Amino acid sequence: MAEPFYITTAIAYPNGKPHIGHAYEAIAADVIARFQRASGRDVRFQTGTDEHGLKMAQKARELGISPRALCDEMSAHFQAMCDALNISYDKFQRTTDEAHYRASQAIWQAMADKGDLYLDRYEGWYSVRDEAFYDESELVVGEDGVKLSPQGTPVEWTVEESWFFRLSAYGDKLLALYRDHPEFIQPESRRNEVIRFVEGGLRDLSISRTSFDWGVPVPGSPGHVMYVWVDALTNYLTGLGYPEKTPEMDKWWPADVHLIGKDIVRFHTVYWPAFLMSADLALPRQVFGHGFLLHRGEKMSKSLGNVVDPLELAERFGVDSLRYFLMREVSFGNDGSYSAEAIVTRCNAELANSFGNLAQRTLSMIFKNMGGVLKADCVVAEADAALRDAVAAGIAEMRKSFADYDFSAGLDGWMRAVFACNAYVDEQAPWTLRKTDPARMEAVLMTLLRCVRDLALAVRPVVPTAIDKLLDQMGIGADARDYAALDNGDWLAVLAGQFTLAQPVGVFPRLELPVEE
Ligand code: ME8
Repeated sequence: MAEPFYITTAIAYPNGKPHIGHAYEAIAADVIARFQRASGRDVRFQTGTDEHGLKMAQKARELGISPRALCDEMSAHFQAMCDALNISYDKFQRTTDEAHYRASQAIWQAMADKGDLYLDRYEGWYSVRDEAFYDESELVVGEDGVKLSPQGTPVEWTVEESWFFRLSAYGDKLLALYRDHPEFIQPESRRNEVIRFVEGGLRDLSISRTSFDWGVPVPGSPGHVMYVWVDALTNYLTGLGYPEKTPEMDKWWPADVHLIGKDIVRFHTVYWPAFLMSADLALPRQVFGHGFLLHRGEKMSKSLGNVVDPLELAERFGVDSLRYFLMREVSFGNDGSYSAEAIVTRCNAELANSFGNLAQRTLSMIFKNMGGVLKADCVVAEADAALRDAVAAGIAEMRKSFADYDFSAGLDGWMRAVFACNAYVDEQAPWTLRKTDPARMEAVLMTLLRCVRDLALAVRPVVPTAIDKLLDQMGIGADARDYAALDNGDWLAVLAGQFTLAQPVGVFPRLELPVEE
């Protein structure tokens, strides 16, 4: 039986429409999910929206609508974004679902039963934008002398009765977790930050609020709603049916990876494992904190007017182009920059001119010069074997890098294999062999066909729609598109007897920049 693989994204605050950072995370998680499926894992992929908390309540008040109405409207935009970007999620979890209230109250109760919760008074700094409490020592002073969170957001002094979680009791256990499972926090730079933070000593965490009511009610404590992060993190369990002992809980928990952005690593690698330890639940195997996407090197902000609607980009350049660009251009884990010019340049050079052109030339030559009939028994020359080795090596490198979430390096290996094919076409010049040595021309074209197929299968998790169109034209069935098929040497022999290529249609169009840019 295939080994399960459970992947989640962060659940976004739907206090506005999704931005490109949300699209980036969803696309990266989708590429991982598709890559793992192609590699033979049984994948479950969850995403969703984080709908409670002061930030949502304040936004709704500002708009003069109920928090529920704001959530319904905006959450639908997030789900629509996932659908438009071809995100293959299995479950879209909203935290305002009834089932999520039950899950959050159950984990709360489990922590209370452990003796880890107590009632006290909270006095301290809170950032609504980050939905986070900060210690005085963590604050920075902004331009006009105002105190800001380390993320640069405004903080306010808060005093209220609150339930506390004994986080201070978990410091040593957390440090042991990071030590015994170095893979738990990735990339390495984030791991070091978290270790330093925990070594500095943990304070107990305020986990309920009394000054507003837009949240999950604390069981048995009227007037208290849960701190939004307690319920938000629990979404990863809700989607599996927790607190019921469901077959889904059994099969998928603990998660293989929580994919999140670098700004929320602390919540996922300090608070979340401590909550889970307290509730006697297994810990996720890995938390990966990706970098931020910047627009032309600048942080996105409404005041700079550079918040880009990912769906506009997808409409303008195509979903596959956007997906390829983001995975190729940004070294995963680091921050990266994007612009319309960069998308056009990258996709035209690599998808349209290099791989697209290789595929189109290969299929057209087979169509024109061999009547579209495939041959399985050509004599293989040294150059053909060498090319196939180069392609296999590039794909192996890509798969290894993808397994480590190093997408840009993986696609670099893939591109090198594409370049090797293009160099081979130029060297072998099959168009001149047509008259001089037709058997040799056929061998060259069949070598190229094999390489195009392998390269297409390899990159399919990144650009699934275009690759499926290409594979359709090549007669490769839907059940022969996983990585297991890469090792199947018989496919050409089977197709040679029963499939004829038609005139091919390009699947990676050249992109144009609109004139005003
Ligand atoms: O943090 N580039 O929600 P959120 C890349 N609700 N990623 C970015 C980004 C950018 N410019 N801006 C944001 C929350 N992100 C919580 C999560 S999980 C239990 C609760 C990422 O809408 C961000 O790092 O602010 C996070 O992983 C995700 O988008 C949602 O951010």
